[in-house]
Amino acid sequence: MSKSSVPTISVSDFSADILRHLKQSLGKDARHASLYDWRMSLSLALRDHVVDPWFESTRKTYEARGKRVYYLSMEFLIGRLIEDVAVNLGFDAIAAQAMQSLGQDYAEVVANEPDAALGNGGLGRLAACFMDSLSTLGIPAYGYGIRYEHGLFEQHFEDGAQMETAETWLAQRHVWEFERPEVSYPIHFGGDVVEEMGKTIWRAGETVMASAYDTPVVGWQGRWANTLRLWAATPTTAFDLESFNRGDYMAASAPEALARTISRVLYPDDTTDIGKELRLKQEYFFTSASIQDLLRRFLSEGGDLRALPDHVAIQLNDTHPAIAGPELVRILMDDHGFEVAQAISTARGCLAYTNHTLLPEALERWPEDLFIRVLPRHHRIIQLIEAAHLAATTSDIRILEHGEVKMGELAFIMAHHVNGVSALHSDLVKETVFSDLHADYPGRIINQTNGITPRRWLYSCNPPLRNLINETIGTGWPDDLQQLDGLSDHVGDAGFIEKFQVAKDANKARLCDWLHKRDGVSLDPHAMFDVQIKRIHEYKRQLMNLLETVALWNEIRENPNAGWTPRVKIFGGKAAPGYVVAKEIIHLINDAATIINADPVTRDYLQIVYPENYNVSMAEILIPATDLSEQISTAGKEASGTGNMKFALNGAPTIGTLDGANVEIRDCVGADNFFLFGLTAAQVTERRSVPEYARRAVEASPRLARVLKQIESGVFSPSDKARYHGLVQGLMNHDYFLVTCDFDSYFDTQRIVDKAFADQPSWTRMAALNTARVGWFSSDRTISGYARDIWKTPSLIASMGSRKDVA
Ligand code: HBZ
Repeated sequence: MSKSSVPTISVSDFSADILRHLKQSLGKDARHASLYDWRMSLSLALRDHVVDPWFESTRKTYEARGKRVYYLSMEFLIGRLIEDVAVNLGFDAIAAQAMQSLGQDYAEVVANEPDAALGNGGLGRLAACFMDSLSTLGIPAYGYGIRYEHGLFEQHFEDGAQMETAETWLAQRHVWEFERPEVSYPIHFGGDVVEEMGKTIWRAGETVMASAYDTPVVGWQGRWANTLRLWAATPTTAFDLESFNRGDYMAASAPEALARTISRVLYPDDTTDIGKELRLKQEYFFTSASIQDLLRRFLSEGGDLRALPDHVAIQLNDTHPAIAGPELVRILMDDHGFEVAQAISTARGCLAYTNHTLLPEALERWPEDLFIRVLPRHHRIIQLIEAAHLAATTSDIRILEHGEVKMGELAFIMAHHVNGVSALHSDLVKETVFSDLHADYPGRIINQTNGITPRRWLYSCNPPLRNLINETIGTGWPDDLQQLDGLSDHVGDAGFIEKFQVAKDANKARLCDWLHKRDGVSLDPHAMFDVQIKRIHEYKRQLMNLLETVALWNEIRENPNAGWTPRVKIFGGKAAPGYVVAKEIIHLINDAATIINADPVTRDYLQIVYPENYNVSMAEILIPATDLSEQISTAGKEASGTGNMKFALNGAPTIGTLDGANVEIRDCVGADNFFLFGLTAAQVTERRSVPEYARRAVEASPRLARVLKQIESGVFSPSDKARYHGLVQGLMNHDYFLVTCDFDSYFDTQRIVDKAFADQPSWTRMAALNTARVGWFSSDRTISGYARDIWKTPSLIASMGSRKDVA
């Protein structure tokens, strides 16, 4: 392992650094400093130590003249950074001691940082884990995205219903970024395309500027640091003085207002197609800025554009940046005189596309007339790309069809590789959405199963387990996670199992404290903590979890002395503001919680909690405290899941379907350590062709029928008895996600879980085996796979080649 390039530091020197920043950067003395001031000073003191490795990595990258990775993503769901940076620099203990010596509570200071929530869910969080792994592996890379002024909305409940308010992470100074006023590019929209003297010219209608903000992303032990470059939209001319002088103050600031709209807010939709002009502009805005930026870098090093694919690997995180293909072709043709065919093949040599969902409603399509209005030159280029594709294959697949521009097809055709995010998902990509294109371009679709960074999702969020692992197998695992295998030798040791249990109990106690402080809620720490946290979506089937909860409630009431295993059902997650059914499901969970939690008969055995405003920081508290992980999507619908990996790594066995990466998790942990239920993807497809399958399933299950009747008749909504009529009727009549068909199997499996949990040592052994056997799900392994199979980029950290999981 290569040595850290970060100098070690004493607690007293680091404390002095913090005090210096308090005085020089914040203008405060220790007596008058607020929590905010302490947080800023700590952050700045840490940041000072990131800069050297960052410069050093940049220097090595320029020297190597090798290939760089560009990860283009609409979303980076980063979360807090203080602890992340401290841990990666190896400064976590020092930072905590320094704050203590200054009379401050480190945990409180860390928790004062707002969550950077520039993403909705899995896709955005994956991008953040990938940035961490790219730096840890020493692969030269830039993340490119949008510096949204407002991240994902904040959620609160009013009488159980979700309400949304704007998130304001930039209201306070964001110390991790460096503004780069000298790095900015014009982004054009609209206008028309004309031919002049044999040349095609795009005369744009409006222009905004994209300005760069850089955040260093430091990897494990400070060996390498890459850059996350986020673009903010600014006007070309800040202020129209002529209008102002005429007294037209509105018109004077119009250009500014227009530009700022583009990077104003993250679209809060997850897995649905939005189809709004502003969204298309956002996509083109950050993609064009990123392409211009990487070309400028390449050309400034004297590169020959024909060799671009040897130096540039652009990864498209879903179709949101799919306009990168036509944009690159446009620049190569219009600015550098490339022929069409050469421009297309050069662009394709640089581009690869990751698909994250098969849900048809998520596959982006733009109305062609809107597209022509916003990007007229790109529309023509897409016609050329389509023609080249049709000429080169026997395909009848088009990009432009039925008055729409199909971004999935565009991304596929312009990419040298297309990947799915789990083994099952990649197979389904070949068999379903892209079956025809798969036939046209055999070998193009490959798999790269997702992963998670163990630095954030074990080392930093779970100190008790981290310490136990260190003392059991040593400290080499955070960047070589397969070493966790070594824990398997200890699961037969009662002493080790007891310590594992002590660690879990400590995490559960931390969650209880946190929840009590935040929401005034008390939990029984000995109960099973059964957790489902993720975006609310019908296919993820939070509703099935709730129906099972109600069925269990009924059964406990009928037979309160049957020796029930106490459970706390914990839900967390946001619904897209416009997703009516998802919001009804949230409301129902909260309504059911009100009734069930107040029942004296069942109170000792069953409780429902739904903390508001689930985010990355909440996940960091919930996951280590979880006993049972709920991964219960309709088979074939969850592309991979990454929460499932986080729970298993932190010692929570899964109850789940054979969907996404659950399949591979089960293969790793062993069937005995995974609670499987439900239809398979093939059975799901088959069942959908059975007439009235939902009605039949309900008729065959008196337990389910009773629960549905209770909900429909208003047992949980006494003040508005008809509230859930539509939800229940929807289930009886279409139940597209087969909640009714999987219900019995789910209920029965939960009773097996009850029994298993009652035998604590055996349960804990199962939990420990989960931790021991999921080392493969490190995002270092995933990124090594991308680097080997797609990007062909080596690590620039010399000794990395000897590592087992590195290509
Ligand atoms: O990407 C998720 C998948 O649902 C999840 O299974 C997977 O683990 C994760 C990472 O690969 N997808 C998303 O988070 N979001 C989208 O797929 C998406 C699609 C269209 C949009 C916005 C988001 O307009």
